[in-house]
Amino acid sequence: MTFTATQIEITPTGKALGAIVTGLDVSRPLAPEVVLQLKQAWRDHSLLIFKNQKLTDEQQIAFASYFGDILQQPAYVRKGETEPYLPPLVLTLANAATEESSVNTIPNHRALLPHIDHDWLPVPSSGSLLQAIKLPEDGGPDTTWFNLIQAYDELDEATKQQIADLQLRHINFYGKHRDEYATPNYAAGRTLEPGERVAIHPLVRTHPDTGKKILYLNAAGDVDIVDYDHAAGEKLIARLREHITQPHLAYSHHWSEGDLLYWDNQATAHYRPAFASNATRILKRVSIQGSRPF
Ligand SMILES: O=C(O)CCC(=O)C(=O)O
Ligand SMILES: [Fe+2]
Repeated sequence: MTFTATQIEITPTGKALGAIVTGLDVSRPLAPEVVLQLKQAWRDHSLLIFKNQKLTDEQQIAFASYFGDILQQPAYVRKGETEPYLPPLVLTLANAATEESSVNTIPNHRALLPHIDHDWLPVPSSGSLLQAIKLPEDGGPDTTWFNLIQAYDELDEATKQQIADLQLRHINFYGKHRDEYATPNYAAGRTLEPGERVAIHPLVRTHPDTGKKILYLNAAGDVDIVDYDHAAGEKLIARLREHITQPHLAYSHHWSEGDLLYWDNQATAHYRPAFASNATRILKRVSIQGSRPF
């Protein structure tokens, strides 16, 4: 069967972003009007929450492909190794061994500070789709998304003018720094360390679908403003990071197994606190190739 647009219910979370989608099994082929309705809802809410899904890797890729090409993350050399590692299209995020090769598992029970997936690539992802496969009994830690469109809107006019033309250097904190998950730093023009990746993007980017302005900033990795006084840049970025992580800009998701979340990496940052390393939590992620920020 295919689903019609009228069978689907899309209910906003009532928070700064996000909507819950029910009445849909995304493992099946979707009717054209349903795909269009989902795309519109994603543009409107920046985060869609699909309940009660159970997708194989192939089905997760097939559903994600309605929204664009699947992003292939570039190969990198992992800490303590010499061979470059090419991440799979479906990333397993787990803090425990899975049946699959643990080589393809990103071990993570440490905090993931508010970050934007792939902001360190010249052409970042447009979105990510994350499915909860196995969770601790209590659902485990919540994941929180921040609305970076609203964050931009709520800046005062002087700050909007001050940052209008600034370019930000984003340094990747994965790979080499896997274990460190350091507090967010100001890079102050530092040179890259081996294994690090970097991309320069406008600090204020424009949503490619809606034209809305976005404060395209994480509160996780090293960044700095290009051609800008280091002390002033550090102060400005610290202030903006406080701004984007305010509770009223957030939606916190309490996970259930079978949840599939599809968020906009162009317009949101997300955060997951540390949790007990002996609590089994396994999720799978696919990301969509985006376009050059402008
Ligand atoms: O573990 C989580 O809830 C979030 C992981 C994450 O940052 C991601 O999948 O992009
Ligand atoms: Fe992420």
